[in-house]
Amino acid sequence: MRLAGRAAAEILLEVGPHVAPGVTTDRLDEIVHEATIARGGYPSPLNYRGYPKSVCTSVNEVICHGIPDSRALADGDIVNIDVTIFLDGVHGDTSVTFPVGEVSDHDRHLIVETRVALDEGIAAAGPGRPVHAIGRAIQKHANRHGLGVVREFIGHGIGTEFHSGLQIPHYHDPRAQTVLVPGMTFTVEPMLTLGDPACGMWDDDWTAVTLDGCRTAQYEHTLLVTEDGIELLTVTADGTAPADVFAVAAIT
Ligand code: EYF
Ligand code: CO
Repeated sequence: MRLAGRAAAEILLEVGPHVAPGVTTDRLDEIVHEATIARGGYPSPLNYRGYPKSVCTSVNEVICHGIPDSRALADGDIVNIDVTIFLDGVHGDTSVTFPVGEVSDHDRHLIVETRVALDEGIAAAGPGRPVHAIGRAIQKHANRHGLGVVREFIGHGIGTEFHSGLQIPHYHDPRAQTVLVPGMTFTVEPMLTLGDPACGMWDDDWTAVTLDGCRTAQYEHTLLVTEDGIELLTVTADGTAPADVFAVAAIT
């Protein structure tokens, strides 16, 4: 799981510098596909429940599962790139939201605070902690910063399966009573919105969007519960997270 997580982080680091106005999401898909194969892995999304591409690229009002296509990114867009690799029998899953060129202060606020919300959720996790503490921390941060939390898509157990049984809501759901124990591996991947977090679906039955068209951002890590805390698996060999490398400066 450490090696799969590291590979996912490295692939995200490889594709990130290609995000720019004029670049198509199909090109980003090609880069992720090649980087995954070059590491001896398989892109987990490809053909997963019929999904047609190797990565999810979710632009602006697309919440998640955006399918790469021939549309070029434009100055002022925001795009989440969600990479999952299947390597030596296990999956590593991570994502970052990138500004494309110059983005508005509102979008920058959304991206910065979604990253912090992920960190707050992770800080609430640990051995002996209930799953609902994660969503409660994320929801609290979002509320404080005037952002919505998408409820339809949640974090998940991950290992030999891309999605195993464990469910990690990103909002406070007191029914999420599972207590975390060492050895568990799961993702936290909050999707926050500038407006109403209510969700709709494009006719392709894949692309999840905000119903009101407001913009949305997401960050994701794969995590391991250890005896004394949480280990981030989707980091490089020296512990660097892609979100740190592509950090978006807060508004001053
Ligand atoms: C309506 C899929 C999409 N599901 C989850 C299939 O966990 C993920 N990213 O962090 C994740 C990525 C993908 C994914 C890529 C394709 N799918 C299944 C069911 C419904 C759906 O969208
Ligand atoms: Co995931």
